[in-house]
Amino acid sequence: MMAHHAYIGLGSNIEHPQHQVLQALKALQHLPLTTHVQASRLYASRPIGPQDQPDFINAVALIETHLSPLALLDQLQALEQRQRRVRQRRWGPRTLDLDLLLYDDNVIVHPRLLVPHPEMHRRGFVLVPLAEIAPTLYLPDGTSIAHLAKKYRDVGLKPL
Ligand code: ROI
Repeated sequence: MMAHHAYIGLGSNIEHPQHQVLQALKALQHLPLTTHVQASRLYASRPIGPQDQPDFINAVALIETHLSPLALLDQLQALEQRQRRVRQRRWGPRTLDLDLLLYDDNVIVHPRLLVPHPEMHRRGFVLVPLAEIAPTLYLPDGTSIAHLAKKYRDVGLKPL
């Protein structure tokens, strides 16, 4: 069986965000049934949504895995818990967010999981790091990631 290609968005803005993201990238390499991990650079990004919170560190990783989408989601949520995820309010600060963005070219509509991630096409902090590691990637609907990312290149996003 061929491994599946899954893209994961990482974000943190409290409790040493850079460390949180690096720690999570390391943890991804140890996921079961997962062979290969490739990560973007880390980016500092201004918060989307409420502005009265610290800047985020964001990154995107590609993993090659034999985990199913829901098994992968379970693993990501377990990692979030392991890094003692704190989330005081919706759209508020968090120690670690791991979003399953894409899984091959699957479209998944499930009570626990929507893939592609429904917000990703208008979030610079996802699109810019994603385009860095996957410049020729397309969304399942045929939209080019590179094309989407271009609009967000200069909006409050800085590689560390
Ligand atoms: N803003 C940025 N810049 N990065 C994030 O990861 C992020 N995550 C969120 C909200 C609160 C929407 N804003 C964000 O969940």
